[in-house]
Amino acid sequence: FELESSLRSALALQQFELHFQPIINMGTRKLHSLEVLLRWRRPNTGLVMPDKFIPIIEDNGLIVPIGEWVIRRACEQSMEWRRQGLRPVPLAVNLSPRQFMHKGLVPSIRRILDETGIEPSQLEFEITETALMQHGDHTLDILDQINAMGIRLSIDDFGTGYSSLAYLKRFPVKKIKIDRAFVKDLEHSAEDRAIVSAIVALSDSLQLSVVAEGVETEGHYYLLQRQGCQFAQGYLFSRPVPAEQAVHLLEQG
Ligand code: G
Ligand code: G
Ligand code: G
Ligand code: MN
Ligand code: NA
Repeated sequence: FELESSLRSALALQQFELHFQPIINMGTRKLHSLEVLLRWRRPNTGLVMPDKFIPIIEDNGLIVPIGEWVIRRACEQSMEWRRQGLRPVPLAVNLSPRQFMHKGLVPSIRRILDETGIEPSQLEFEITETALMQHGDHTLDILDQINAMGIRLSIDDFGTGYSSLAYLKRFPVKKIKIDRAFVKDLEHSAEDRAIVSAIVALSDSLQLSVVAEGVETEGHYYLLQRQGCQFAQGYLFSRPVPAEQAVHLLEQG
């Protein structure tokens, strides 16, 4: 394929960039952290979104070096912002299943922490339920190692995958991100309200933080807050933005 061969050289040609989307504390309406989202600036095409290329690079293994670049670049960016005197907020990086299972992951994270000097508490990883459920005990081992480094872990797209509550309890996970599928129709769907309410209750009883994704309206915000959801992410606050614009989010607090 043409797309695949372009992707093979994209890293060396420095065509990838990171965008950032705020996660807001629902109590204070202030910035809590930023999710890191990869974009591919493809010549003659423009900005390519991850759903167009992540599945390809997951398939062909390029996710491993590209994913490592994302982690490194996010850590470097965090340190640059810190040197500029901006308020430090954690950056949450997505890990896809193949990346998560690669045996080089933990050593590469260690190296990146060492080389960039980032505080582990300033880095988080988001992993989907599906990725977590695929590999049994090995999964727990990797999660424990990442957790032992002081990096927080969250479960992304919660509620859409195959999940086991027993595992949820065993995993050293600190945060659940409610998939935006359950938020979208919150104002009109009693069923979705019940699901969200159950996820919030589950999170509370397991002492996990809970983030709602896809918060687009004040109605969403109101209902989520009433249900005790702590954090929110979505177009109501900001779309994912390039680093230059993320600086303004950090300046505003
Ligand atoms: O950026 P956007 O909102 O379009 O993201 C679409 C999907 O791509 C999300 O599921 C997100 O988790 C995934 N994604 C975005 N950036 C990265 C990345 O750096 N690494 C991995 N593995 N997935 C990413
Ligand atoms: O990692 P995850 O699958 O959660 O990736 C986040 C994705 O959700 C990105 O593609 C991001 O652009 C998208 N997104 C973030 N906020 C909103 C929102 O409010 N509405 C919708 N429809 N998508 C959103
Ligand atoms: O839309 P405006 O330019 O005012 O947004 C400025 C900042 O406030 C952006 O960082 C945006 O993410 C954030 N923001 C957007 N909507 C709201 C809101 O309803 N309340 C608060 N507190 N911040 C918001
Ligand atoms: Mn995510
Ligand atoms: Na998600």
